[in-house]
Amino acid sequence: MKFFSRKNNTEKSANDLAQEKGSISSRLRNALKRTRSGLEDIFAGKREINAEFLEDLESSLIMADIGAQMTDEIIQSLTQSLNRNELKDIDSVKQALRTFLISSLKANASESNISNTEKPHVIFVVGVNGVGKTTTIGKLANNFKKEGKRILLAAGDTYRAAAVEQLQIWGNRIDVPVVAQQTGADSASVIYDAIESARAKDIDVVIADTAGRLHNKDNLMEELVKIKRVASKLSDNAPHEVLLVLDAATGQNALSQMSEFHKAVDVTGLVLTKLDGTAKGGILISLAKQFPVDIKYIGVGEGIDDLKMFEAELFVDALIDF
Ligand SMILES: Nc1nc2c(ncn2[C@@H]2O[C@H](COP(=O)(O)OP(=O)(O)OP(=O)(O)O)[C@@H](O)[C@H]2O)c(=O)[nH]1
Ligand SMILES: [Mg+2]
Repeated sequence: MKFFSRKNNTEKSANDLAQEKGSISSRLRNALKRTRSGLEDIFAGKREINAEFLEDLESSLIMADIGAQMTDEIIQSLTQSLNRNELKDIDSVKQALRTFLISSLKANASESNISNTEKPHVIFVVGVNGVGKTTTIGKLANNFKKEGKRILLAAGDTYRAAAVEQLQIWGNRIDVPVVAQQTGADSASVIYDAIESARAKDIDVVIADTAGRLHNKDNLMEELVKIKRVASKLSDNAPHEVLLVLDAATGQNALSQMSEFHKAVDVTGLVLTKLDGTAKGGILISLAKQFPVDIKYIGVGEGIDDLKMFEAELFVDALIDF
């Protein structure tokens, strides 16, 4: 039995849900505006569907950072359909593209938010500098809180002078306790204390911030491994989740970040932030193609409500439904 269910919607009417979906979808469409515009140009106007059209589509998929391999597969599949006379107009191309993208993303869409019965559920948030880890933690904690969960934050970024304060500001804003020590303290010990304190206080979820670190610096990655090991001393299963935060605007470098973090700490889920500020939102599709990891959340703005559960269909429709 799942202890927490992602869909805590028992009190919401079908109407509320439809409205909520509608507003997420328009928010997402807005966030993906820049990524979509390159593709939109291709689909605008009444063009003949032929090899030249597919070449233009190929370039725009590459520009959106969907990735060479995925783009190849899409174009090959569309070329076959074209040769079978199945692509009669723009709409049939769009439909084929939609089906293709949704099926490749479906495997990576996460079914549940929190699915273990152990308390506290411990989430580590990791990633390179400035990608949006701390902001994501604030938004995520707020979302959990709205679902009625009791949250505690651990200020595991003990490197950057203002990092603890930044997390405490989030804690005050959403009225969630923050366990912290002074700058320079041992990050593993802060997180250990937080989990212990959460146990004593019957907290549901601990979300631990960590310092931004470059994925190619071995000593920093080693520190993450240590933090993880220390947490597992309190519970074999902790951390239950390791969320890697990636800035969508990073483009293809996100793939090497994913690969290095995964090697060090077994990433269980991805958060793609800043989708609102980039034309490279297709990176999410590249990542899904290359790594069998859940895409859990997407960041579509700086505001507290700007973190959404990832849903393949909503994402693809926001991307190509012009
Ligand atoms: N537009 C936009 N901005 C975001 C999003 N997520 C985070 N940001 C902004 O990105 C900047 C960096 O965010 P932080 O949360 O401090 O990033 P961090 O990964 O914790 O940074 P370090 O702790 O220095 O490694 C802030 O200005 C955030 O408001 C998003 O989804 N969209
Ligand atoms: Mg931070």
